[in-house]
Order: sequence, then C-alpha cells, then structure tokens
Amino acid sequence: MKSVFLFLLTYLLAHVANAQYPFDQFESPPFKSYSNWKLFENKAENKIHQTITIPAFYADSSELTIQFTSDRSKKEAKNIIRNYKGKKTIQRFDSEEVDFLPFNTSRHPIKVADLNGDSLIDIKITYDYNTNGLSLSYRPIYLIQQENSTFIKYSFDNQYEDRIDFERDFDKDGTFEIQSVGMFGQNNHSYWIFQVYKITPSGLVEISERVSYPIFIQFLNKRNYKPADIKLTKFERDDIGNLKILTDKGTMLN
Ligand SMILES: [Ca+2]
Ligand SMILES: [Ca+2]
Repeated sequence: MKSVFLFLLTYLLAHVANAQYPFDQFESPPFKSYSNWKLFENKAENKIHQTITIPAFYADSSELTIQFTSDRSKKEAKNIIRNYKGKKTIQRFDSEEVDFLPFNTSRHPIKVADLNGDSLIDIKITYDYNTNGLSLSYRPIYLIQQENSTFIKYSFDNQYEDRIDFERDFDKDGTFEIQSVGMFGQNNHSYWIFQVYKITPSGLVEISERVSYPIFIQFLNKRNYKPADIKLTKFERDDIGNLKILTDKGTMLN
C-alpha cells in the first residue's frame, strides 16, 4: 500500500513539474545568453549608450557589438540601435517604438541562435516595459542576420506574466517560428491567445492556421495550460489578426 502511495505521489509530482503549454512539446532554439552590458552616459550630449559584445558572432569569427542609444538631446527623443562588426559600424536602426533606457533593455540577456535555419546566427532582444500589475507587456526585438552581415529587425508588443521563451519549431521543418502572446476576452472570460509566425525572406508571415493555432488558454487564478475550445466570430478573427509588427531593414553604413 505504501509503495502504491509513493508511486502515486511521485507520478503526481512529476506530472505537476511537467505541466506545460501544448507548444512545449516542440523543439526550442539552442539559445546562448549574453548579459555583459556596458553603460556610457554622455551627460553633455544628453545621450545614454548601452552596448553588448558577442564574441565570434560571425562566420568569420568577428565579434558583434550592439549599441542601444537613447538620445534626448532634441525635443523628439530618438532611440537608435547601431551594429558593429569588429570595430566597424555596419548598420543603424532609427525606428523603434521603445526608449532604450538602460534597465529596460538589459533586464533580460541577449539571446543568440540561428532561428530561420540559414546557418546565420540571429538575435533576440527582450525590451521590458516594466509595467506594474498582472499582465506585463514587453517587446521582443528580433535581428535576423543577412548574407552581408546586416540584419532585418522585427519587433512587436507581447504580453505575458512570467514566460518569454516562445520560439518553437511548430511545423518540424528544422526552423524556429515566433509566437505572439496577447489577451483575448470572450463571454466575460479572459484568455491568453498564442499565434505563430514564420521568418521568411519576405518578412514575418503568420502561419497559425497551418499549425492548428491560434490556441486560447483561459486565464484563471491558478496556473492553467489547457487550451479552451473557442469559436471565433468573423469580427473576432479579423481583430486578432492585427498584430502590429514593425519591420525595419535599417541603414547600411559600410
Ligand atoms: Ca538565421
Ligand atoms: Ca519550423
């Protein structure tokens, strides 16, 4: 009897420990993390720079340095990302919706892995809005490496309370897809909604339907991982398809 009890207890604990979302069954990218941030504040110019260097990032072993600048010298604050291959500036991005304030940028490490399966290493930056309350917003910023060592940048707003690892190989083709996470209300219930996007040569393309998404997980006062059976009206379907993705090829500087 005791052994049956122990078996049940072990089974239960293992089951609870393994509680996971449906997408956790799929492979996730072999991300390496970097968090050696350096801060430079230029008070005279009213600029704050924060840099991070990833050694041997490129195929030819050059290092990559990414510099985030919050430029408050003009009325319109500017937020700039500059990429350096070795010591050489190769690209800058001038349009991002978030201010690169140091703590909000560096709270999470930079994640590095080949996401789209072209053997060129890509980057995920997590920009934290540091909002208070139940559902935290944050902004994943993906830099997808191109043949000429520059990047295409994709960013959008995501919501979630405690997890941000949402890249998976949903269609098992060896490349990793990206998920958006949002809140969806229906019949006085709240659900997390997960949608799936593929990184293609022509941009981020939603492939939710192809992989039986979106899924809806009801928001409860305890952890919940079980998809709910939600039927969408046409209006709701159109509405959830409207993720605002910022796509930016930047300015080449070489
Ligand atoms: Ca890649
Ligand atoms: Ca895939």
